[in-house]
Amino acid sequence: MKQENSPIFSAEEQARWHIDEPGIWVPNDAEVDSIPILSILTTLWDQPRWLEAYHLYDPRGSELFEQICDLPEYYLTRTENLILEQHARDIIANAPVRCVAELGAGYSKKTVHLLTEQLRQRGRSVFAPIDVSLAGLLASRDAVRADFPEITFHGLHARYEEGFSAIDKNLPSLFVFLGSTIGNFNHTDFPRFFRALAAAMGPHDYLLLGADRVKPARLLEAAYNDSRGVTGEFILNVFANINRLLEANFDPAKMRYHSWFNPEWQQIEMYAVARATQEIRLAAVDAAFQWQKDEKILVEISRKFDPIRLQEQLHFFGLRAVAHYTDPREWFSVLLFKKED
Ligand code: AVJ
Repeated sequence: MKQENSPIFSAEEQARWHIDEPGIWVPNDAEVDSIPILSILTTLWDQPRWLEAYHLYDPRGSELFEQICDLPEYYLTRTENLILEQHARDIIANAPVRCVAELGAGYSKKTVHLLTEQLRQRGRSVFAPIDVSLAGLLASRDAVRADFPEITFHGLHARYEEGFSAIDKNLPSLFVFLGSTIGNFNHTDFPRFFRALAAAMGPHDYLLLGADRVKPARLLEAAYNDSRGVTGEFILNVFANINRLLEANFDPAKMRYHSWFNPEWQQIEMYAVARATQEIRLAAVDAAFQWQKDEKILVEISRKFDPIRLQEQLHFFGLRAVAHYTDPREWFSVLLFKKED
């Protein structure tokens, strides 16, 4: 275990983390494999049966999601990138920080826009992405080191909450949470997440949040039911991951993809539907259930937001709206907040 000090941790947190790969920090007591298995079992036995979205991102799922981002119907990634490209200078000017801490390890165009401006306006800085995927962190590290040698890379290989809670409250930081990933959080996860994040933020910290907006159902439904069927493949691929993790027998030929925009909940719901009644066996844990014909498993939700209401709501968590950036069609919003002292 290599002991090194990092300027991003508070003194008491520093002792809890060690360097694994160069530039990548891991909690000493990192919990590993039992968590995804318990997550799958508890939610599959719930009513309706459902799954937590992070199971979608095995290597094949991550590849399919990249393809989704390029689909003509999937406007989210392109729109957000455009907003960030246009406003990165203003965003960084509004958030005087030394550290950019990104939830999710993307090294995409969006991160580049922010880091370029951060370097231009402030010089030497820290980039600290937090992700459970080591592959993503390694790719991000190599790209940042090659393109931004003046930016120190400290990757945190951990779940979001574990990562952001460890960052020194006295280090002025911009927490970046893009792509409308908050749309995956259900009504329990959502307040829990913002309560924890606001509690972890110091008096000089900011949050940059990307949120997809409510819009006509036909536009939303097309984005999640593309003509090439990539989204369906992405959603049903979760069962290949579950088969591997739990030695289960989900059969892609015996299910179909179904999605719709639920107007009351303002969310896209993405389901796997059983084409026939079948017995699902999970050999690794010696469990089984009957999946009835036409019964749906809710694999993912993607909530859509009204940015003004979102700003009002986050104010109750102690986050004050500083700026609101959007595109000409007003399809997507990038919101900047400051932690209130
Ligand atoms: C990564 C959660 C933002 O909800 O738009 C895309 C995932 N699922 N198509 C989204 C997703 C199906 C995506 N997020």
